Amino acid sequence: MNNPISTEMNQTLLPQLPIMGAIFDLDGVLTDTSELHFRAWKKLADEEKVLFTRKDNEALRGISRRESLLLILKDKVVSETYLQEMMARKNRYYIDSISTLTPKDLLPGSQELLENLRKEGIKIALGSASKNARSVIGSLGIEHFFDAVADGESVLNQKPAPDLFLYASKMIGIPSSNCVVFEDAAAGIEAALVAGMWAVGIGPQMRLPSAHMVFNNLEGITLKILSTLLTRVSDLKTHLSTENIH
Ligand code: B16
Ligand code: MG
Repeated sequence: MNNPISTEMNQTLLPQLPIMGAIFDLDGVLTDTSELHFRAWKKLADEEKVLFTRKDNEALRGISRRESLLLILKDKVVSETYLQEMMARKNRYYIDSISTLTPKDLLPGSQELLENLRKEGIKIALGSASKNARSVIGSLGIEHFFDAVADGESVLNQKPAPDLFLYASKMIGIPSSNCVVFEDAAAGIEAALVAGMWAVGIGPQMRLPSAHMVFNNLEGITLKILSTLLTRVSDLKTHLSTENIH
């Protein structure tokens, strides 16, 4: 028998059905700008004579620009002014590269899922840590799908804090417990769970062990499929917590 107090806490945080709102992360879910972020950071790191590899880049997934730079610099100490200059320089390199994005750079299934959710009357928000998110969705030709955009400018505390997703759910007027988040980063899954939302991982299961469910990409996902699968997760969780109480 487990501690009923922790069971009660989990119950409170269990999201609800039906799904009424969908919040999409951008990089790694709708498009793959992580390669472009990597090239821009790599150029900066080379200029600064700091070692930075593709493996190091994995840790920057979903993390804000500032946090990313601090991770890249490791224990190298620099002034706030120089930090700001480096962030601006990296962003110039990144902006140059996103100017080439077109609708062809959407990841598989993105357009179809956005269309399906719209047709089903689901409110849709973007929930991206990127301050460039609006330009990216503009270049991808998908801005008309979104009822709200929550980006790197919207809140102070970035993922894994729940603030960005809570802000997005407020903007679309849907209770957080009826929202589903699509995320490729562990930090984003944590943020969705703390916000009390359904957390759907996009990418390898190993990277996203705490998500409610994980898909390789958005291909083939519809509201109907999602609702069926999340109902099973919900039933299973309710069953397990009831067993713990008795
Ligand atoms: P920016 P997401 C994140 O996008 C990226 O995954 C992350 O690598 C980047 O540092 C962050 O945006 C901030 O981007 O420098 O453009 O403001 O996954 O939250 O859509
Ligand atoms: Mg992402």
